[in-house]
Amino acid sequence: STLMQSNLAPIPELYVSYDSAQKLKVEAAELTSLDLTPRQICDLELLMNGGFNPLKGFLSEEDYNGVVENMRLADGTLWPMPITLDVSEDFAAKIEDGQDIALRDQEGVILATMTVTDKWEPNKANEAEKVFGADDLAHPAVNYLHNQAGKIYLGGPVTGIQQPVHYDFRARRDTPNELRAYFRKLGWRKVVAFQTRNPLHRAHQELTFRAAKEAQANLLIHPVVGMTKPGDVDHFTRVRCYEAVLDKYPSATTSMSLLNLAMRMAGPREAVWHGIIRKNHGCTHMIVGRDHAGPGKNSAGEDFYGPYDAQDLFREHQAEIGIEMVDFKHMVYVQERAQYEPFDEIEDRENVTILNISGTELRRRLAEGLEIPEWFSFPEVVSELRKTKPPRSKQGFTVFFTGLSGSGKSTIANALMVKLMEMGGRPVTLLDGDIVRKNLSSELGFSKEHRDLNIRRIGYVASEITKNGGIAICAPIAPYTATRRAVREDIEQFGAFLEIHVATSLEECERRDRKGLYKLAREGKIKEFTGISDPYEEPKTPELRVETENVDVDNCAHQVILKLESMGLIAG
Ligand code: PPS
Repeated sequence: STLMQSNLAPIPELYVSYDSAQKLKVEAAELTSLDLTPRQICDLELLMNGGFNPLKGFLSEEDYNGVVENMRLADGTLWPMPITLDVSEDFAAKIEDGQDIALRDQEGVILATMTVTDKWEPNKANEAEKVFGADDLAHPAVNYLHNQAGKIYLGGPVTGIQQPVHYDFRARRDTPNELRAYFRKLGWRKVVAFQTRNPLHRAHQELTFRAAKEAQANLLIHPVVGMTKPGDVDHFTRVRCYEAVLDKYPSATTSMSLLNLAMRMAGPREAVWHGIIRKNHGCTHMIVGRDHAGPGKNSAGEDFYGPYDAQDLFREHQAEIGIEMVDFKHMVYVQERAQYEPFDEIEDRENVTILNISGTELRRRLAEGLEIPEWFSFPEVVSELRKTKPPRSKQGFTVFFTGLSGSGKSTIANALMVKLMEMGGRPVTLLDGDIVRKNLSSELGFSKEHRDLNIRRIGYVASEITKNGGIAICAPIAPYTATRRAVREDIEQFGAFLEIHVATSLEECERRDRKGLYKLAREGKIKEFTGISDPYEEPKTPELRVETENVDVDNCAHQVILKLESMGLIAG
């Protein structure tokens, strides 16, 4: 291994001096301004503070083409990831070549100005193929590219006015130059970076410590807190976990700093990008694991990249990046010796018990409140994870009844609410069709547009209730499949969603005609009446379908209770 030592001189930033910034800020208020997306703010922060050195702004068209096609800027410098400023066609139409624009955060604070030198419509399918390996929406960055990013890219140099503001973990965030100064101060000549987007368990602690020992270096835990893979443990929880693990290293060997990077999950190219970023932060080594920055399965159920593609591409470029790869050891727990060992180095594999808990198994144990052994993780980490992910029987959830007017939704929903309140433990809110139309949607009628708006509002309130550990019971007609699916997606980020079809037939609803509305609808006195003069799309695969003809209300509500028990949502 080459003996890399860091040159810890400051690297260039894009900020102007404090005095100039005050002046520029006033002038910039007059410019056409762009409100950046969360991902663009992450990119801008690393552009300005030198994390993306040598970039001086968002990529020009020529640089973009070079990066996409062969991982190089127009001047030949290695750069694997398109850092582009995507905007809408409408916004792009307002901008002329050479124009300065102001870049603002989501509250409207001006962070930077940019001189627009390039404006073009990228070939997104080609970008997806070349950068992410496939034009497949199962890849989170490809999905972002096609479904969230604007159609037009703007390129040009950036002038930094101020850093994006963070209110959380301020003391744990460092710019590249702050970390360089810190390493200088401590006399750290060699530093191994560990990139991560997951909580650390004992195996990670062992492998990072081992990597640092092998490289005779200090260790920097360098977790990403900008944007990671959708569905990851939130960074607030992760940072509390990292803080607990930090205490487990010998003091003075290891430090931690948070990196406000927006990951792309681009596997091999992402690994190279991570290397350049760590080099900029003053590190000399970086740990690259199996399937580094992997995006999960593609739409055919296969991996996007080979498990060691990232290591191969990194190794090919490490001299040029100026950082040395430390490959990840697959650490396993050997029960007989009560310690972690690299799997490759165990010679008596046949005679010892090797223990491991996969990510999927860990999530299952958390969801069901089962034991997580001390050999696997630290009690402090497990307790943080349990607070964020309580067992399903303590999480919030939503029961969403759908069915025709007069099908019995409200009656069953009321019975269910009372039964759940009798059991206790979680607060229950009933969002009945009529209650909602009175309190949340009083201005809405029954057009498709208004019904959708009504259902999305119900979904929003139910998702907030679910997020905060309560039970939301909804009982609107909700006639459209796509809208019900959208509500399901809103809620499933936070807890379970049960769709219950109250399958009373139109004939029966009309025969009962509890409110006399069907009669009026038949006479044409009520327009757009569901089932008569407006559609109702029956759910194809609801969690439960209840028949109400010849079944009493109590029994219908009881069926829902049994379903909740079988899903582990209420303790049996
Ligand atoms: S929707 O489609 O989900 O937004 O409808 P919802 O909010 O559940 O409101 C349905 C209740 O409004 C009364 N009502 C009508 N229903 C359907 N179509 C038309 N045109 C209509 N006009 C008024 C009706 O009483 C519904 O109550 P329920 O409890 O479903 O019988």
